[in-house]
Amino acid sequence: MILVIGANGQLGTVLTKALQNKYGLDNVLASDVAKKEGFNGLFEIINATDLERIREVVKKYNVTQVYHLAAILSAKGEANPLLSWDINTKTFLNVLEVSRAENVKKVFYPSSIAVFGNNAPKLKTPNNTSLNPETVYGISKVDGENWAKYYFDKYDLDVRSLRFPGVIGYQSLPGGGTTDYAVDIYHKAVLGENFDCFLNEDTILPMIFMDDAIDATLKLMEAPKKAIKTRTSYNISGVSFSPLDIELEIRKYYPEFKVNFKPDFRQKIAESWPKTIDDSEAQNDWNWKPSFNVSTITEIMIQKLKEQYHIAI
Ligand code: AKB
Repeated sequence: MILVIGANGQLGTVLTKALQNKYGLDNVLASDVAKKEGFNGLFEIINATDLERIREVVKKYNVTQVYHLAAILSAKGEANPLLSWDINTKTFLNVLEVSRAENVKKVFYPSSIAVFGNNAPKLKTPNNTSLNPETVYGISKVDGENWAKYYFDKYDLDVRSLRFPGVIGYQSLPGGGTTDYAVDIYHKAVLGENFDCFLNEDTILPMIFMDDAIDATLKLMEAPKKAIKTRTSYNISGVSFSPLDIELEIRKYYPEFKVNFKPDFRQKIAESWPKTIDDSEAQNDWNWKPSFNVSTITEIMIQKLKEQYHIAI
């Protein structure tokens, strides 16, 4: 059985469906702190700060793989650093410890470009460079990466991890990240509204389309164990662009669309992150390659959101 913790989130919603499609409805168990209305499939309520609850579910369903997606993201985390630290680090350690003790075979852990700070090169940021993050979320992800490697080195627990850029998808909404604008902007455009952007127009950040993010996750998890040479976390690159780049793409469909740039505290976080990512280790070790660029992302986002909002094509 495959267990997804944090199945209600932006990535969890889509990844759970992808895993159900791939492995069958009866082989994927979704979990979160509450069940979403209309969810189709196996579900258990898990608060991942409770180690014994994780253990109970892992034993009950004979879980062999865990995808641990629960976390408080970069921007939201700054409002309550201690709580964010507690949730982000404790839940992952609980997962690692239960997995070790209960013989779980594989664990997936999403890290983030938030592990990088102002000391890292901003362009083509390499996998191995200084990690001095500016946010509590970033600090917790560096910590998580190191624990992942520790459990692999010490207990041979097969933990695999990706450093996600901002994820852009139409299926679910992000919550509390610095890259959230890149999803919200499409919703506003399709609804015929202007958009207030909390970043400056020229702030370039690494992003990835949801389909690429899911593809990368499944590829990494399916790769032979010996191919996984990075046991902290792999950089993966999708596409890099600024809010202005998306605005111009959206104007091809909505010439009247306008963005007002009103940078807030998230600007500083964004400026501490890379602009572009070097993902050659992922390319070499398990053949990672993204498929979507800013034009194809924009085309699909607009088309799918129009369908969701029942707006005539
Ligand atoms: C965030 O903005 O906090 C996340 C991330 C890049 O990890 N989307």
